[in-house]
Amino acid sequence: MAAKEGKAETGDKKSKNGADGPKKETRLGLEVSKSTNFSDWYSQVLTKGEMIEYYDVSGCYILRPWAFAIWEEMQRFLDKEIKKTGVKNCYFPMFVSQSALEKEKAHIEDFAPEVAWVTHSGQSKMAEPIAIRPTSETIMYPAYAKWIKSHRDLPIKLNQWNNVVRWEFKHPQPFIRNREFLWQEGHSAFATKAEAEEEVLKILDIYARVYEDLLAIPVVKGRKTEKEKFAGGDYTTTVEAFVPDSGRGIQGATSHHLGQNFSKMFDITFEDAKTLEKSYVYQNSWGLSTRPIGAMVMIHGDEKGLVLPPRVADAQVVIVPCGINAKMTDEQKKSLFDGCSTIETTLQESSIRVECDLRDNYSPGWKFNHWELKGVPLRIDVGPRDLAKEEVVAVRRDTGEKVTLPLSNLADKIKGLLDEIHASLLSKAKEKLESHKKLVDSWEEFTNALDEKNIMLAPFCGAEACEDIIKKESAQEEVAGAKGPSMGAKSLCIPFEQPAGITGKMCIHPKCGQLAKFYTLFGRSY
Ligand code: 86X
Repeated sequence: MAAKEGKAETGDKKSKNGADGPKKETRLGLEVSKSTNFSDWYSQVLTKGEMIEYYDVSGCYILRPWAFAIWEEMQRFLDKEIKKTGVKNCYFPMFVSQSALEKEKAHIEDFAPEVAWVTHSGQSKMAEPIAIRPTSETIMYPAYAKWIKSHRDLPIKLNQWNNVVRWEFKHPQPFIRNREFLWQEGHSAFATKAEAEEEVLKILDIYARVYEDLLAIPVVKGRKTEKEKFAGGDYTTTVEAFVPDSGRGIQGATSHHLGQNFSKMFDITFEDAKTLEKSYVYQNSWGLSTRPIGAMVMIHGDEKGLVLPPRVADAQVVIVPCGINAKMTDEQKKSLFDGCSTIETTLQESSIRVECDLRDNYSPGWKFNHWELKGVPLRIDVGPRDLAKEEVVAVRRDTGEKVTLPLSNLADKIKGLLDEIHASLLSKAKEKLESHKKLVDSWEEFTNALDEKNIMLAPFCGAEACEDIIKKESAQEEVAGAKGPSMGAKSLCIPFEQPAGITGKMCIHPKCGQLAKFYTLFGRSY
């Protein structure tokens, strides 16, 4: 079966099966199982589903139209929502001078190995090497210092949709860990801390809605611990998702309150309205990348391939003409195809994104597999007998369920079905998240739960040094269990929604000896 794979993948339409007959069935499906070989499954689902193509620079991937369309839907939503909060879009250069980059010295040091530098033009060495942006604080804030003079210049709320480069050395994975990736980065400056803090949460809410309302992925909102926060800021808020098949948490997006740290570094000041004194602005920064696309694939995909949540799918519906046989006349075939096209137009007029697969060199069975692999949420099968009865059969990608729908008010019915699919994907993912989120009170429970691919809500003192130990020792536990070296648990976040009963509890790590301050979500993570 796998031997024919190469041919099928190229979509070779000039088959030798004859001019009239449909192309002979070829195997284009997945060769590995999600449950037994998750990482190969992920890679196959992305390439065979035509989301990405691998590239000869490690950590960089080609985003094919099927994936880029998902990003565009996310952009469309996010761009609209952030503009509602008064944010404006802009564009800053992708290059940073060494001197500007080093203004951020303190925490740049942690990141320094990841910065990519341009050192040559052609064969000649440049006088000053220039860095490619890993993020734009050092590029934008010198301009903020120029633009902000008085309280009347505030707030400034800017966003850019751009690419950034971080030359990471950890194992790269498409969407999850890229050396170049697309994102938006928002940077705002306010006169008061209160205004800034309000924005931090407003943006985090929008990020949560990208996950839940578009991608059908439930998230846990919370604050990062001291160890995991952005070192340049006062605190970091985050949305965290869970990938059941790997048992790992995944940071979804972050919204930071920077306090006055950067305004002091870059001298971003204004004259206070009342006191007429020079004050440092309060800043936020926040970002969401293409990473959630990877989470979406991992969470919803199944043994047959991608399962796209309807609100981001490039094609929400695919129409496949069925029941064509050798005895059919050209007129009969034409009327079937016309029937399909009419349905396509009807759905398009109701703003449903629809693909009509009238290719006659592929059989219906081949098309079913193809669109299943690509994860189209709904398939509409249209045969001559269906048309005669003025109905069609709709097949759900997520459940395989078939429903017969009358042609009258088809668009409304389809919209209802697409909403049902969204709700059902979200509720299944929620069930998985909730059943794998274990409330633990002892170190033994903690490590046992970790080994069973769960994430743990544990009482925690909050100290960075203690978190280092938790990570180290939870990794060692598994070596002892003879499973080979394995990743330790990191903190994912301190959930805003806290379980009751923290008062008087001790920190989860037995040697810590401190009182716990809050429940913290721990787990292996991407
Ligand atoms: C931290 C902070 C922040 C704006 C966001 O998380 C959202 C959007 N920026 C980014 N960060 C760095 O500052 C950083 C700096 C360098 Cl030099 C680097 F190579 C990698 C980095 N990664 C993250």
